[in-house]
Amino acid sequence: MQKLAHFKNKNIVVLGAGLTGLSCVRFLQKNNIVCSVNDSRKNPTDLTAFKQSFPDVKLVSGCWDQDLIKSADVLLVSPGVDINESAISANISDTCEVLGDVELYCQLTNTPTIAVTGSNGKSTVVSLLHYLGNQLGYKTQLGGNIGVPVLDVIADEVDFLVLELSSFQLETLRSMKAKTASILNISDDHLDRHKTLENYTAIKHEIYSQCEVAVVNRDDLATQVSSKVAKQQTSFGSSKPKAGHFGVATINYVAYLMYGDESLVAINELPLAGMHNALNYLAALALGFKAGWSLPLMVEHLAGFAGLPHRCQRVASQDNVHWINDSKATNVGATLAAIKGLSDLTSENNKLILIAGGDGKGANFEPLKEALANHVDLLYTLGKDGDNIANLAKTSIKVSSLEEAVHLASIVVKAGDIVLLSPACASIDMFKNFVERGQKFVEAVNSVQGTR
Ligand code: UMA
Ligand code: ADP
Repeated sequence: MQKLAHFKNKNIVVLGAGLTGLSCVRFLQKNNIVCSVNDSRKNPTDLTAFKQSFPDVKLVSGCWDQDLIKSADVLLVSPGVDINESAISANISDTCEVLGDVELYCQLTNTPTIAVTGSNGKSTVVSLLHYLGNQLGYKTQLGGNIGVPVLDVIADEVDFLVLELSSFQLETLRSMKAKTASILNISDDHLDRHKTLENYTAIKHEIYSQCEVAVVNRDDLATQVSSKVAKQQTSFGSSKPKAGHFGVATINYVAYLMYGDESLVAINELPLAGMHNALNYLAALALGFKAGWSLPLMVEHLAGFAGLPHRCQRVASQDNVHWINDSKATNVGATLAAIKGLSDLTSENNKLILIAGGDGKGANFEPLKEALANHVDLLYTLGKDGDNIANLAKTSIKVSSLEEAVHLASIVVKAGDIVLLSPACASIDMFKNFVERGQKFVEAVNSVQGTR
C-alpha cells in the first residue's frame, strides 16, 4: 500500500464517529497515521472505549468544529454526513481533499470489484452475488452500505469485492474501477438530502463512469446510460431479451429467467418470489457473468440462496394468516413492489392489510395511490409521515404503535388474508432501525397468536 505514503504527515479529519468513521480511525491508526475526528452530535460514541482504543486521536463532538475543518488537508467523510451543509462546506479549504472511505479503499487497492447501487434490491443482489461467488470457489468479500465498512476488510486477500454503494457513498467516489456495476432501479429516496430526483439520479449515475461493463435495467429508463459513458453494456428486464441480454420469457405457460434465447431456470423453482426478485436474480447473473463468472454454475446455485430477513419475509404463525415482515421497505418503490408481488398471491375472497408510515425522507407518496386503491383493503398508518400516506387512501386507521396495528388487524383477519408491514418510510422516528421495527412486528404477531 505504497499510496498510503501520500496521507502521512497530512492533517486528516474524519467526519462522523459511526461505523464508517471508526473504521477510518482504526485503519489509519494501524498504519501509523494520525487523525482527528469531528461528530456534530453530542454523544456519538462510547467515549471511554474510544479513548482506550484510540488514545492519540482527538475527538470533537457536539457541533461541526469550524477551525478543525478549516485546518484539514484531507476530510474523510462518513456517508451520513452531508458535506453540502454550510457549517462544513463553508470551511473546507481550497486545497483540501474530500473523500469517503470507499474512495480511499479504491485509491489504495486493485481488488476486482462488482458494484451495485439502486433505490431497492441492493442488499439482496450483493448478498446473492456474495453467496454465488463463494459457491463458485472465489474468495468473495461483501462490503459497503450493507454494513461492512470497506477499510475494515482492506487487508483481506480476496478474489472479488462485492460492493453495495449508497447515493451518499457515490457522492465522494471517483476512483473505482469496477469490473461490472449496476443501478438496479430508481425511485424517490433520500430526497431530504439530495433535494430532487434528478440530482439523486445523477449521483447514482456516477457508478457507470467507474466500471468496465454497465448492467442496466431495461424496465427503468432512469438506470440507462449512453454508450459514450459506458462503452460495454448489458441489460436485464422483465421482457424477452435480445441476444447478449437477460430477461424473462414464458415457455409452455412457465416463466423462465433467460439469457438471450437460452432458458436458464423456471422462476417458480426459485425461493425469492415476485417480479422484483426475478429482476434481482437477473441483475446478479448479469453482473457475475460479465465479471467472468460461469453462467451455468451461477444458475445451478441460485436456489441455494434463501434471501435476507425483513424483506417480504413470512412470519411463522398458526392462524393461516400471512403475516409479512417487509420492514426494510424504507421507500415507496419497495412498498409498491411488495403490494404488487403479494396481491398476485391473494384470492378475491382474501384481504390485503397494509401497515405503513414512518419517516418519509421527503418522498412523494403519490405513486402509492393507485396501488392502495386497487390492492389494499385496509390501511393502518403510523409515524411522522403516516398521515401523508393516509391522505392517499379512501379510508385508513391511524395507530400510535406497531403493536396497536397488529392487535387491530388480528381482530379482523381470517385465514388466507395477508397483513403486510411495508412502511414506505425509514424507521428512525419510532425505532432504532429497520431491524428493530421488523423484530417488534414479529413480537407483536407472536403475542396476538396466543389471544386469537
Ligand atoms: N453524524 C454527524 N452529523 C450528521 C450526520 C451524522 O455527526 O449530520 C454522525 C453521527 O452522529 C454518527 C455518525 O455520523 O456518529 C454516523 O455516520 P453515518 O451516518 O455515515 O453512519 P455509519 O454508522 O458510518 O454507517 C454508514 C452507512 N450509514 C448511512 O449512510 C446513513 C451505513 O448504511 C453503512 O452500512 C455503513 O456506513 C458502512 O458502509 C446504513 C444506511 O442506512 C445501512 N444507509 C442508507 C440506506 O441504505 O438507505 C444510505
Ligand atoms: P436495499 O439494500 O436497496 O435497501 P434490499 O434488498 O434490502 O434493498 O430490499 C429493500 C426493500 O426493497 C425490501 O422491502 C424488498 O422487498 C424490496 N425490494 C427488493 N428488491 C427490489 C426491487 N428490485 N425492486 C423494488 N423493491 C425491491
